[in-house]
Amino acid sequence: MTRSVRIGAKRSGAWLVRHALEQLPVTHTFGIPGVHNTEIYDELSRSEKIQPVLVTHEAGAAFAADGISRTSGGTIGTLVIVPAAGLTHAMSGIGEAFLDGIPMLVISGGTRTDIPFRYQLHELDLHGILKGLTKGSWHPKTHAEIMPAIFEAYRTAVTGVPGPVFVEIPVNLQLFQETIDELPVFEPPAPPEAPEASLLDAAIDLLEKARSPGLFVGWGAVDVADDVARIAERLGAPVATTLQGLSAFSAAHSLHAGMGFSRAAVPAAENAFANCDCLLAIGTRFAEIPTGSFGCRVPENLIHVDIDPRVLGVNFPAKVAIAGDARAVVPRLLARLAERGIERPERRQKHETRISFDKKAYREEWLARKSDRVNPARFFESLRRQLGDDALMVVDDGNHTFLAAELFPVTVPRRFVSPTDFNCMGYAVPAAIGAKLAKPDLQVVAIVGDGAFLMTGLEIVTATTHQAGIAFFVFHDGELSQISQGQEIPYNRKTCTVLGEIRLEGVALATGAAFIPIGDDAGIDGGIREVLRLAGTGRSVVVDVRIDYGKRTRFTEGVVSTVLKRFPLGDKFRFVGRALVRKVTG
Ligand SMILES: Cc1ncc(C[n+]2csc(CCOP(=O)(O)OP(=O)(O)O)c2C)c(N)n1
Ligand SMILES: [Mg+2]
Repeated sequence: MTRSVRIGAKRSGAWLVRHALEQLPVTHTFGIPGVHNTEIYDELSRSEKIQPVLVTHEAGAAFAADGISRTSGGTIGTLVIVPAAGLTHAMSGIGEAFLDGIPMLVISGGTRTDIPFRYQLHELDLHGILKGLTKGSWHPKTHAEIMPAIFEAYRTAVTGVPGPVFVEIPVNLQLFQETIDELPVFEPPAPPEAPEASLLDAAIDLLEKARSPGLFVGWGAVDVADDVARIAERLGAPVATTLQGLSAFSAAHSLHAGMGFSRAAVPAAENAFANCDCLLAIGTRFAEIPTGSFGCRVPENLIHVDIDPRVLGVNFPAKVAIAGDARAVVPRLLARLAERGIERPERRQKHETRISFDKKAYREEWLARKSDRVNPARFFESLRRQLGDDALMVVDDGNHTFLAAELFPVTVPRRFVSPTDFNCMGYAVPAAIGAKLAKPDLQVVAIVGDGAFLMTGLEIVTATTHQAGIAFFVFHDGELSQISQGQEIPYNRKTCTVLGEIRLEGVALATGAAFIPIGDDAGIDGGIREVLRLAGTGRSVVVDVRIDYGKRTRFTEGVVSTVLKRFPLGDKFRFVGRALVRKVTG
């Protein structure tokens, strides 16, 4: 039974939208007004709970909303946009939220339903367009349907695999009043269900018998990081994370191995999992990135825990498949391990020694690289030292993403976010802004490739307007490097991956941000200190980092070789032959 309160008064549809949003965990809306939503904007301007934020582009609105959902752990990122043009711009961010399992509430105005005319401005089948990108869409046709539609959309967004939802509010409903008898009261979704006890026992049986168990954790485990750590400690098992789930296990923990465990992982992870005979995977779909393009060896004894039953055992067969929310499953697994008194201190010690040795060697390998540009390892070391533990790092998509994953230790859950499975460039600048607006006391840094910065860098003006002090470290290498590096070997030429020359100082000037260049290793410590000081005063800073991309990440090396290995023999020869010929002929 839905609860409601009697009002028996006239209300506009826009008032109902605002009243619904005010009952939900919504703090900000992002978007751009147009004739189809100005009435909602006018209502929001009077809200004491919700701040409407103007962005420069609706993709930025969606990325900012995504940044809030990922980092707040409860607040839902929300958009208020116009139909058609606003919606298609926003689709990049909606798609990212959809493939990464991030809740998002997308509200757009809709064309009028009370006039007989077709070919209205922005008239398009919005629901058809969004079908493959959202968990559901609603199109209320009466005033009474508005609030229930928004509540149901919200519950859908946060239940099961989280994701974006869409509600179209016809502009005539927004503008005009109707008598409303009952106002529905929001009721939160039910808590996740407990998993079947027999499956938990089967999982523990496998883990107890294993000689070399390992843990693989994704974003789905981000809210149970402590319990995951206790499980790893009891089992004496190394832990690898996905890219999206990098913050689901502290890199400061002695059993933390790295991102993934294939040949595209850092040596500490590759070695720690070399003899893995039982894998406990929590909150991951074994998607392409963390598996190094499916190049990891997964043991027969796979225990796969995920909130989405459709993903269990799909890429790698699971011996025990547990469909359930990690928040319900992981504490119960830990309790059973404790009940059975399972502890393997010797195994733990062995792994810890090797992991620590491998991590040190990898770090030294990076530090040994000399150039007149900024060494990525030195940069991330200095940044880690100067940031608070609780600082948030937002990354974009590119070579810089994998450098961060390999060289920047993340220690607090939800303090590293990345556009992962939709893998959309342009994410970091707006996502960092969304996160910072929702949590003004949070120290926020973004690591952005120069190519990605060109896509959404002007959104910094929104940070300036709201005095959000964010450090935007632009890794300036002049190329779309993640792709140009991949072109180098097989093609020996970089078609369409060399960027035009950009003066980042101009972007800083245009958006009201401060500007600091870091040109070489000598400039790292002092440069970062000044950047963080300025950002602490509420001023955003564009940092021109003259980065050295001369050394490839383990990720890139590993993925290139895995993908090539999978080629049919004839094509493999063709590719290698072409590369050799081009090396000689240029
Ligand atoms: C919207 C979008 N377009 C294209 C790509 C393909 N892509 C993936 S990484 C990358 C290079 C990114 O270049 P940059 O932002 O300069 O980062 P870098 O790799 O140089 O660190 C490209 C083009 C993408 N992921 N997203
Ligand atoms: Mg680049």
